[in-house]
Amino acid sequence: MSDRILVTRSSMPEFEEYCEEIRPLWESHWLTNMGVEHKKLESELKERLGTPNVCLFTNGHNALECILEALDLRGEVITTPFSFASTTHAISRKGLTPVFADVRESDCTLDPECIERMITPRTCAIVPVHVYGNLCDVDAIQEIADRHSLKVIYDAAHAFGVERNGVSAAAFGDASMFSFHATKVFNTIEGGAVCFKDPCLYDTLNQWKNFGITGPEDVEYVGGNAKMNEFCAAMGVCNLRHLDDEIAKRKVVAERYWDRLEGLHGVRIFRPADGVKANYAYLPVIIDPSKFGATRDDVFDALDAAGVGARKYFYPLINDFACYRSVYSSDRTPVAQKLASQVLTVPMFADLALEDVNRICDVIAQVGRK
Ligand code: T4K
Repeated sequence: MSDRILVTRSSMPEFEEYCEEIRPLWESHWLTNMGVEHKKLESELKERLGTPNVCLFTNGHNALECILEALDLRGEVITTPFSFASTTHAISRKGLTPVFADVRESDCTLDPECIERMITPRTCAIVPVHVYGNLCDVDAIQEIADRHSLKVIYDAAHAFGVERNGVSAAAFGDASMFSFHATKVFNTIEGGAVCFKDPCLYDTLNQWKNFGITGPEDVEYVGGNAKMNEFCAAMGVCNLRHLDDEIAKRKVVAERYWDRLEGLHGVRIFRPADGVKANYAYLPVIIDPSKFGATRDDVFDALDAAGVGARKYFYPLINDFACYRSVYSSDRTPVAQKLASQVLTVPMFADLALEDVNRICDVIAQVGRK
């Protein structure tokens, strides 16, 4: 391979399309603080996600922090260690105590039975992650939350565009956070959003993301600054026009990977569950060394040598991070521990050539044969 292939590559509109979208910003000199592009993107996202309540943010992480703040939570929050640092950091940075529950081997999402075991009188919420775009068992989680009067805030950073039986991922729980980072299926360069059930939260979220300002001369909260600027919103408006095409192209890439990898002994991939419209955000591969004859790290190294930048999303587990391990241990989440040692996310993006997918799969197969 001539050029190195990285785990993903940002999708972008045509340059002229973006220029056309931002031209009025030059004329108006209005660049941020909830301008026209911000309003336009918010309303188009409501339509696209079929949800009445959407609030935009600078990034997914700030969106998650703001919704935790706006819900005025106190105490323990049950979450998954099998995620990006952001999920647990948001909980901790808001003064809440993360409590790790184990995940399901089948799709890496939180195991409802493990959630139930971790509930104490101090538990106030559950923050599950639709990791890789794999939808959590939303019905079981909601049933547990209702029984124990807990809030459910989904980290749906990976799940934009995912639907179950025609219902968007944005519809589950009390709220869902989406990331619109450059590496996501839908990007605004940097950006994120919260979709939520209670319409009263809209004003509160807008206030939290704007220094806690509640009126011309009133500041009621110690808020931060998490407003999406007009250039990012304009990128979102453009990219949203091409979302269906983006997902369709990713599906072709995913299907080629599945065709090539599914037959390999000791290699497991995730197929979308019944009734789920997937977004093909990531292509995680689980390598069982006892059957495959080589480890995940062997495959990582071989791909690296062949010019392919796969990534170990999500290794190490969050409960093994230096900033958490004095309090937590991944030994208490053994399924997540095993998955983290076996997972490799291989390149996945809309314009990835099928010929490159074939070559990546050839490298993987060769490692197993050695
Ligand atoms: N919750 C979950 C479950 C998440 O996965 C994330 C973010 C969040 C919350 C927080 O959402 P944000 O606050 O980020 O909106 C990347 C992303 O920065 C991060 O957004 C993402 N998850 C995480 C899984 O991946 P890195 O450090 O691995 O990114 P980096 O810079 O190594 O980029 C990965 C590849 O993407 C590069 O090899 C090439 C490609 N790339 C990257 C950039 C920056 C592009 O093609 N264009 C680009 O502009 O974290």
